[in-house]
This record gives sequence, C-alpha cells and structure tokens, in this order.
Amino acid sequence: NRCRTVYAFAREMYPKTVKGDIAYGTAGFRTRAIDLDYVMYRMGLLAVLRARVKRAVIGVMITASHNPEPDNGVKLVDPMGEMLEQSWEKWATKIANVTDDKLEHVINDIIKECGIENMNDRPEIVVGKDTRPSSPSLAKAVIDGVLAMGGKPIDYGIVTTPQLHYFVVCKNTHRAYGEPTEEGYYRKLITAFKKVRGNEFNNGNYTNSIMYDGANGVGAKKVKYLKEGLAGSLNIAMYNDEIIGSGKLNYLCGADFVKSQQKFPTGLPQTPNLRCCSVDGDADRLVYYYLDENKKFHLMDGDKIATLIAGYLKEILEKTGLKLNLGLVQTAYANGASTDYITKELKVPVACVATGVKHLHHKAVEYDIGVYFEANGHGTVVFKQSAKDKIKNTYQTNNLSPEQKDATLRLINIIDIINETVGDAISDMLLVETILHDKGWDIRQWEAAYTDLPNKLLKVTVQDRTVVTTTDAERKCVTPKGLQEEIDRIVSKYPKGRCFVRPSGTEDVLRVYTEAATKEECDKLGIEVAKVVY
Ligand code: 16G
Ligand code: ZN
Repeated sequence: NRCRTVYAFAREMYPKTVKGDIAYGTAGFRTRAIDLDYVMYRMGLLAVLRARVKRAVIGVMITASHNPEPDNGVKLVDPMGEMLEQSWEKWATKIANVTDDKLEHVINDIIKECGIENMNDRPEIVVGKDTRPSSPSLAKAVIDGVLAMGGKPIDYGIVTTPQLHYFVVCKNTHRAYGEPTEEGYYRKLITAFKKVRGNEFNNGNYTNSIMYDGANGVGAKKVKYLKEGLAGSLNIAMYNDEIIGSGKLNYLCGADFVKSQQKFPTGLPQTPNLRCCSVDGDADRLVYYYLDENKKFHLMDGDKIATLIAGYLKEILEKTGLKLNLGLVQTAYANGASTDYITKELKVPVACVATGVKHLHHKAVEYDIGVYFEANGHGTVVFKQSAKDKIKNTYQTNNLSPEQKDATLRLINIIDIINETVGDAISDMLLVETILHDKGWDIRQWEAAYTDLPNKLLKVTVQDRTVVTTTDAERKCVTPKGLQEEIDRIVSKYPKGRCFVRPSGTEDVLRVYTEAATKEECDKLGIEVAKVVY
C-alpha cells in the first residue's frame, strides 16, 4: 500500500522533469531551484531509508549556501551531524536520476542491499531550509517524500545549516548535546559565552562591538536572537538583512564574496579599523576583515581563524596542565604562510586533506582536540568524548592551582560555545570574540601573527574536467600524464611559488590555485599554469 503511495506521488506530483543527470557531490545536490522538485521528493524517500538503516534521526537541509538566489540544493545529515556517508552518495545519485517507472527498482535495491528489515519503523526526519524563495515548496516536496515512505517529518522551518546539524545530534544523543530547539541552541551558546566573558566586557585593546554582514540570508534572521541575548556583553551591529525574495541573497556581500573577491562588502559602514565579519547564505562560513585609514582591505580568512583558535587552545591547555593532543586540519588552499606559522611558531601538528568538510571532519576526530578549517571560513573544533571527560573530571579534583582551575573551567565553557557538529559561523564568531577578548587584542594585533602570501584562484573551463585526477590531498596531479611535471617546472621559477590544479566538485571547471612571493608573480604563475591545463 505504502509503496503504491510512493510511486503514485512520484508520478503525479513530482515527476522527473529533467533529462540530464545530476550527481550528489561535496555539497549534496545543487542546481537551479526550478529543476529540483522531484529530487527533493526522492531525497525525502531516501532520508527515511537511511534513518531505518541507522535506526536514528536523519536531517535534510535545503540550501544552496553562497550560490545566487535562484539556485537551491539539498544535503542529508547523518546521525552524529556528519555529512551523508560516502558509500550512500551513490544511492543518492541513483535515486535522483532514475526515471519514474524505475524508481521502485532502485528503492527495492537499496532495501535489499542494505538489508532493511524494519520497513514499518517510523523514524523522525528533521527538515530545515534557508531563506530562498524556492525553499518552502522544495521543503514540501521533501516532507511529502518522508510521509510517503512512512517517516515522521519534523519541520524546523528556516534555520541555518549548522543549527540543523545541531538538532540532529541533540535528538540522537537524547539531549546530551543540548535541547533540540532553536531556543536551546541560543541558550547554550549565550550562557557559555557570558560565563567566559564575565563582567569585564572590554579588555586591553579589545572593544566589544562588531559589524556583522548577514549576507541578506538566514544568518541575518537568526543573529537577532543572539544579539538580544548578548546585549551589553557583545554589541552586534547588523547589516545586510533584506527581506526574503529581494534577490539580494549573497549579492555583493557575504563570506564567499568577501573571501573570493578579497573585497569589502556592500552595505557596511566604511569606517577605518572597525572589526567586521561576514557569514554566507546558510551561515556555516565566517570571515573577518577591516578597512585601514587608507581604505585598504585586510582579510582574516579561515586560516587566520584556525590559527587563532589552535594557538589559543594550546595556551589554555598548557595552563591546565592537561596532556591532550591538539592538531589542526587544513586543505591545499590553506595559505603557505599559515601552515608555516602554525607548525614552526605555534608547534601544533598540521594535517592536509582533500577539499570538502567531510574530509576535514574525519581527520580532525583523530586528535583529542581537532581544529579544522577551510580557507573559505568553514570550520570548527571537535573534542573526543574521552578528552571532554578528562577535562571535566580534572576540574572536580582538589589538587589544582588557582590558575589551573581557572583555565580548566574556561575550557569547559569554551566547549559549550563551539558547535562541534559542523562549521558554524555564529558559534565561530562567538569563539573568535572570546579569544580576542581574553588576549585583549584588536583586529590588527590578530592580523599581525603572520602575513599571507599573495594568492589567486582561477577557474578554467575545459572540455572534460574529469581527465584531471589528483593525489596527496589534491596537491599533485596524477593524470593527464606529464601535467604535474610541467606544473613543477613552471613553479620552480617563482620564489615561494606553489600551485595546484584540481577538478571542482561543485562546478564544471578546473580550479588553479597559485601562491608566490609577490602579487605580480602570483598572477603570472596562475596564467602560465592555466595555459598549460587549457
Ligand atoms: C562545497 C564544500 C566546501 C568546499 C567547496 C569546494 C561542504 C559542506 N561544502 O561547498 O567545503 O570548499 O565545496 O567546492 O563540504 P569546489 O569543489 O567547487 O572547489
Ligand atoms: Zn554555506
């Protein structure tokens, strides 16, 4: 009976209208919103199957992050807040592309291959969406899919991507991680933040005001609750909060614009030396920046945030006397100067992995305390349960010096400021503000830690980007034969030169990243390599 509903709905309400295939990639499915109705319905079906296999709550997030407003997308969130397990990406791709009359086959294949015997279970599927005008109808399609397959949809409405991850983890840990509600999320962050900050709102060169660019998206809508809760302790001046449907989402503003254009966003006051930050369209990325007296733009990207956090956690750990291993995970995009600084000055071990949050996350959980960030501003800190237990148990013991006790309590509260489930712009902002406050630093002192090498990212459109394959965390090309040798030859001519070429996981292009001692050389290097791959 159920199955009849599934296929009748598919044919009558959500027929597959698009001929071409799409692939579940690094960011799930992402394309023009008008092409996504049937994909959403089918992701609703798949989420229920996944939930039955894992016997857990699964999340579905509808967003196209920093893409333009007419796009949309969908990704599934696994039980502990991770991205959908890689082995299931093939099922997602299969179920999205099959014709309506073969949908039944694919579903039966999944049931058989995964040995799903609990087809009568009614698992909860938590659904969230960003502020795109297309999101409500796409959410309805997901929910119809969940219902048709016999799941129980829990609709959280408009939320940030990291909030949705948080809800999934709260539910699957039976609230050990927090209350699975928006209020619970704000309360957890605000309470911890205020405890660490205490009553001294300013400290040294640190002042407690920040300019916040909401990218005209969900990050603007949600920070209002935080702003109220933090009133006094942190003053958040909010910009770029257009009404839904204005077409301005991510337009000339937001974290992706600021990082990729290396430009000050529209809509913020251009007063010199003000600490500013931008989030992206689903509030999982964060960058900081300021304009100096000469209106020169200074960017503090994901690398700067990561080094600030890792360096600070190392200091705190030393003060507690706890023996826990701390590591930082980056991608090939991390500026060479940041890697140098963190390994040589801070002496924190660094690992490099392939682009995409799932790769960073999986590596970071190998450390007791793992910090991971992409240069684009997506990242967080993860703590092993055993590390958290050790920190808490140590705090209870009586043989700590006052300084140790203080540092241990600080660490306990800092863990609560962090959204460990996934990179979270709002939580990351509170963490950065906490560190700057404790150090008594203004944004220039933070910037002074190291100087970024000039860098550039080019897109090259080629006939078939899949001919380029890479190894060594995407830093070396394996095919086409001879390409890497050619790149090496070019790079060797440039002082401090570095370059890699990789196929994009989200667009039909090759990406060429270059770094060199000067901006001119960096640009030249990029053009030389682009010519070779073209
Ligand atoms: C996706 C990834 C992001 C990565 C980007 C690279 C997630 C949640 N998002 O947006 O981390 O930086 O893809 O895109 O994993 P590219 O492969 O087109 O360069
Ligand atoms: Zn995003």
